[in-house]
Amino acid sequence: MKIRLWTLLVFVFSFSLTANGQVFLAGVEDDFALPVEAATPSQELDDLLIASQGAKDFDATTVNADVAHTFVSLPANIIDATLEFAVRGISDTTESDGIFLSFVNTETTDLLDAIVYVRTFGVFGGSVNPPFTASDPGLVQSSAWSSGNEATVTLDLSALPLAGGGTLDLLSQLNSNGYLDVVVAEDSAVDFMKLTTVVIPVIPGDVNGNGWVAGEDLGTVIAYWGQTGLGREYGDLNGNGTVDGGDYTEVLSYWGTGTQPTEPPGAIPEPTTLALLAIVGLVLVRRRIV
Ligand SMILES: [Ca+2]
Ligand SMILES: [Ca+2]
Ligand SMILES: [Ca+2]
Ligand SMILES: [Ca+2]
Repeated sequence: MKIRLWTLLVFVFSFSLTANGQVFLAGVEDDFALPVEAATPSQELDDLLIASQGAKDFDATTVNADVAHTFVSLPANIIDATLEFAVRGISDTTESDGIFLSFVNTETTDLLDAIVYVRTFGVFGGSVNPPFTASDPGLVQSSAWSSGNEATVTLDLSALPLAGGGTLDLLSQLNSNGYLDVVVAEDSAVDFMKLTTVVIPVIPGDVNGNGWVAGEDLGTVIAYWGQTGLGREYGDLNGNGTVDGGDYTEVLSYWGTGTQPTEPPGAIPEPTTLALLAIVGLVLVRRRIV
């Protein structure tokens, strides 16, 4: 048994990472045709919007009401994401219309505190109209956004263009929150919103799904050794209902495959730790087969 395991450990596997995508669509892409489609902000976001000025659905042409949607249940380990939406001005007093992104949670009492990104569609002088307060050359056009103006906008959430120049990478916040609030204010109609995520593909041996088979994966298998009814994230890689030798072998077989995450670097165990974990694992395996 011992010989077989160590043979597997030194066996080198080649593995190609294929990016996995997931698309979240809110509303229907029907060129603003009625009837409307429901926009579904989180309860927390909805409460704050209602407190300010209210919300409307996709394709709705109500003025002074935001189109707000919360994309929920986002996958773990997002490595790229884009947000696409189609917007049309429906009033001539839309200079301060634009988009903002936020992570409103149960602790949020002031919406402005939870906003992480804000841009107006057209050029904006910066007159106070929260959350659009600073001057902006315009996300879509370099003239004022007004009735009949229309655009389909695609935003790279790893490099959101800032009004003052430069970009903002939202991926780490997307990963830590697992959801995203998108709000378009307030005299414009929105046809649909589409969030496309690219995640680290699931690879064999990767218990914690971080795209890299290492000590933390083996540590989890050992920690939950012999337990039943637990999922992949607890070490049951082969899905046979028990965290057992097959899972242990899979981790060792694919040891070191995938791409080492850039953060947190401290999570990768030292070789000494690896050796200890392997020894503990061998003892467990021996105990089980005896
Ligand atoms: Ca419609
Ligand atoms: Ca629509
Ligand atoms: Ca891992
Ligand atoms: Ca198993």
